[in-house]
Amino acid sequence: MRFAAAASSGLVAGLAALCVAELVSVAVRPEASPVTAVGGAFIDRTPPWLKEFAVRNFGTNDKLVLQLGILAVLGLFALAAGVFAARRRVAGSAVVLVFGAVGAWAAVERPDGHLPDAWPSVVGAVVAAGVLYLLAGTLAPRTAPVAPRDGEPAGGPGSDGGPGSVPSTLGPVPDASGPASSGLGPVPSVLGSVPGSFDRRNFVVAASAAVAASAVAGGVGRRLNSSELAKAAATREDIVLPRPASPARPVPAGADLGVPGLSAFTTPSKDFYRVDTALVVPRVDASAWRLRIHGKGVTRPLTVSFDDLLRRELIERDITLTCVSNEVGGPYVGNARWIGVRLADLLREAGVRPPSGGGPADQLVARSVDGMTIGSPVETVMDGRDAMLALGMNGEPLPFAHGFPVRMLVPGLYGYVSACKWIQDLELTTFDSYDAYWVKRTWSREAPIKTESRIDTPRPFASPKAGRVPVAGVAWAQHRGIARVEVRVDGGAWQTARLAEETGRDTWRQWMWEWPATSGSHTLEVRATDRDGSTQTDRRVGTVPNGATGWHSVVVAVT
Ligand SMILES: Nc1nc2c(c(=O)[nH]1)N[C@H]1C(S)=C(S)[C@@H](COP(=O)(O)O)O[C@H]1N2
Ligand SMILES: [Mo]
Repeated sequence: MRFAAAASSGLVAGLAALCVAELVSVAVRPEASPVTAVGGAFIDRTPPWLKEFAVRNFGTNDKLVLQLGILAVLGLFALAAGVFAARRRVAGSAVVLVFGAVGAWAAVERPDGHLPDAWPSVVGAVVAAGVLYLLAGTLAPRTAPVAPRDGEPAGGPGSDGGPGSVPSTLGPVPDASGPASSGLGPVPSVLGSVPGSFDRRNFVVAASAAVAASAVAGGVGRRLNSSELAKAAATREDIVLPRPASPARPVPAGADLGVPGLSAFTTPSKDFYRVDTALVVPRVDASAWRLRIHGKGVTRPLTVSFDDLLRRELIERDITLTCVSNEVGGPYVGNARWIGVRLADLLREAGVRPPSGGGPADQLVARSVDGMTIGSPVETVMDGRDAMLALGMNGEPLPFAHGFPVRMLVPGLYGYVSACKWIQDLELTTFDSYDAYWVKRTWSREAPIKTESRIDTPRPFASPKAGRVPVAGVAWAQHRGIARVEVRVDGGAWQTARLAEETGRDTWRQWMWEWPATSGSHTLEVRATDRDGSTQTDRRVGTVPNGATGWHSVVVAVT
């Protein structure tokens, strides 16, 4: 009984820590709350194999799994701390401070961390240590008001509950649930100290009070944090995107083949894949947002505001974005209609010349408000393609999850070397002198998107009826364009698929082939050829270090 109470006192203290930290994070920022900070530190240190494992098994839920994992570990340690504190009140309570230190360290050392980010963990831990100390006090073995005999103290041996105390089952313990124990007053016991017994009511009262106070602190913290978020949402809603000076050509009807189960040509923003290291989506106030352009070869450093960008000539383009972590047949690819400012124009205004024009910088490093760094080749950014600072996605300001207020996009390059979300700084430098975030983690410095194709329908292990079965999917080779897609069944001859109308070389292209399916189990395979004439290789390689290759195949059982 006392053991269970001791363990739960740890949980109560842990809850107090998290709730108080949530409240304090209002004064700092939501990202500084301990679970988020520890999660972020964990993400920064995740080895590539583990990241791939998480992405493969949990997909976009990987962050939820991580946070639940942290809470579970925290819970176990809290239980242990509670049991320890019941034996060693001071030392046990002090252990909690160690957790605070871990949280504080994690918050401060994140790429975008500052000293104040330590506060939520520190205050939370101090409060939790206090709560644990008080609760451990109520767990002290109860002493009966027996008249001390000849200088013997009322609290007899074992009253510290320490290693020498007698296990409760051995002694004649008055039934703690009996009427005698329900009062706070003296217990009519004939025994002196009762090892293993404690005032249950005192404990329950104190623990309940701590839980209630924590819930209030946590609830208020949550509420205030989310009203901050609501404020950011309001600034986003106020934005009216001007008509682009250079609009995209309407998506031709022929770009969408309309096959059931086939990915739409334009991916709705709510369905667009999301890949980033942010446990809390940054909510940037667009009116306070600034972007600085500086570094090697910048003769006129620039600082631009969101309104500055809105007043510039805007371009609108359909661009397909792909993640380097996308496995063959995977979901981390999407196509959207983006509105933005030509990045090359801004760079030229800042005096930047590409390496081919004699410029000293070959790497453009983008930095986000959450400390992400993404390096792109200056040559590529300035070679005439529609590299942009995007402000709009599918006719609206960028969604928060996709980089509001401004992100970078470079058609033809994987996201981790081109598509910095929540961007706030652009630095001209060299590949020799600086490695960006993922490059430090074994990914390639440069990573053009590989020619790929995917079968969307039929789904794996589908059981279509024999007869004409539409086989359809998407193929992409951004900035080169798709020239041909072929399908084959059971390793037979390649069949040329029908391609959807081309909208540009920076987008994916739908394809479809009518399969005269016969009953039985069959394997469908697809391969694409880009406009440079390269055919997608069948060589299976994993995503690290610069993108997966191989043919996507789907097994179906025709009935
Ligand atoms: N700030 C920031 N920007 C980022 C990332 C990130 O982790 N943080 N991830 C990049 C990666 S790996 C990809 S694939 C794209 C994904 O963009 P999306 O989430 O809008 O699809 O964003 C890129 N930009
Ligand atoms: Mo990515």
